[in-house]
Amino acid sequence: MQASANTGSMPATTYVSIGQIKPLGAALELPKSSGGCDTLDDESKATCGTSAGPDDMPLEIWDKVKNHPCYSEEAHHHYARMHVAVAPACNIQCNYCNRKYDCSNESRPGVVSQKLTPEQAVRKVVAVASEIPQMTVLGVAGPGDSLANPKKTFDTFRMLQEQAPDIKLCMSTNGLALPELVDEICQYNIDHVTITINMVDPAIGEKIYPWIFWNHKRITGYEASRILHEQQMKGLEMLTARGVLTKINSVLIPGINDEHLIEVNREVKKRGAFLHNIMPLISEAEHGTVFGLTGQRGPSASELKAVQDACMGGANLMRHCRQCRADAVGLLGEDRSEEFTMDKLEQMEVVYDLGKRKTYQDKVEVERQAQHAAKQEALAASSALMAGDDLQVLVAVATKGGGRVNEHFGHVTEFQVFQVSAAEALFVGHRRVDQYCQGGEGDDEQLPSVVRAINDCHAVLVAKIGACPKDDLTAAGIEAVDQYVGEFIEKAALGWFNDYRSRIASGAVVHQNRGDAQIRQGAFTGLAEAA
Ligand code: CLF
Ligand code: SF4
Repeated sequence: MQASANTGSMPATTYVSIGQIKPLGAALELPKSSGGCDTLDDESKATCGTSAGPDDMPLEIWDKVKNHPCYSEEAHHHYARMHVAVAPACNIQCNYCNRKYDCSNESRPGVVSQKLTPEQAVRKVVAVASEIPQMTVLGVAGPGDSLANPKKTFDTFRMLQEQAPDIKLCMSTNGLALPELVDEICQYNIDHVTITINMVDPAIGEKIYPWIFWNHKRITGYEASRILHEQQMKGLEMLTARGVLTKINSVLIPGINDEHLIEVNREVKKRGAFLHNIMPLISEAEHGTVFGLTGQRGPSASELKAVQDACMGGANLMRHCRQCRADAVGLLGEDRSEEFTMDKLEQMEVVYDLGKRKTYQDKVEVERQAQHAAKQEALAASSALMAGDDLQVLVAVATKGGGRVNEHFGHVTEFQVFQVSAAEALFVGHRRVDQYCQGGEGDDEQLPSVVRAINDCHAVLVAKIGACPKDDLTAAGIEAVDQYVGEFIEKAALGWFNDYRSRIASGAVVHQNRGDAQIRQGAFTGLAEAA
């Protein structure tokens, strides 16, 4: 493996500061999409893939995304996914990956605890689906590349389809082997494919990929990235032509591909990508990756958001990715994989009851629609109240699922962040934190790291919070709000925003801009291949 991240022979990418990044829609004439979501051409619906409803897309597409937690932002509050780690080998090397590292307290591409055979994997999926009826999607996302292990990947899908036909099939790949396997993907009814595309220019690719394994040979340098790029574009076009919903994941690597991701967004939209998920680089030195060892940093929260915002108007954006492990189980943002180790599975009595799963999911759907209706109602009220008001702030939310404000501040390991204005309450990301409350007591040493994680937010909505952390948050300029307990998140966020707006109007508070926030790099149970 060579450290080509910062030493490539091709011209270096100029680092562009956030302020210099121009919105894509304003700067470019965008071509009409050739597939996927019907709303791709409407800038106002640029996040359609993540938050749109049945009125925004053809019924057959809505059917594919409505309960897929990655393809629908709304669905991710209610439905779960799981990954099975059946694909250990990889055919390329990324400078942000080290698959040898295995720690169940870690969360980043390639990390996994137990590798499974297809038979073990299917047993595990059926067991999880019996215990977690809202688990609707099985993904193969590593710990290597799903298509560098085609037999194991497709055997798993084939067997699962026979035993649990209601589970949606999903996979992620770096795309190198994709064109040759598209027909097989279609044969197994895999409706959702993610391709990790970090560049559309091999000169930039050279700084990310030291080598690929191609036609029985290791190829390095510019040529390696050229081949990878061509295969990725060809594979994407083939999937689009066959009606497979394709999501593109890109890792934002400051100074290497930050500005370039706007170009990536444009190119993948042109080829019919349904969603574009721009994720932060995770690169701590202790991970042992090339980027970790060369000191390549990840982006801050506002650097990530600036690139995502600059892509609005292009391919639809996904912002709720949790960079899951290759063996993750549960809602995005939680990891229940420890409950389903092979030892435990052997003791479990598994009854796969399709009817029971359906009944449960019908209840989940009622709750999800109630959340959607509450949001629309709150938006209509706030738009009428504050027409023409362009104030926009970020709000952090403590939730344990169901789309509601229902978690105590001290128990949070991940805040959800919403961008709120009179006209929207939009999920824009999450922030991992160490739990403030340890053993029943608040740990004051944790508080500064929590503040750093949500430092760009004006308020944090919680189910409950103690007087001490509340005072400390207030001193840091963040309002801790516990009056919306149990309320749907968007309704609560808009409720607080309307109140905040009226306090500004009355002179009770003076609005001030917030600073940047830190994206937590390590120690999280939950992650995978850049799925
Ligand atoms: Fe897994 Fe990926 Fe399918 Fe989702 S994850 S294979 S599309 S079922 Fe989802 Fe996890 Fe982000 Fe992937 S949150 S890393 S985007
Ligand atoms: Fe392979 Fe995925 Fe790791 Fe890249 S991140 S080297 S594609 S396993």
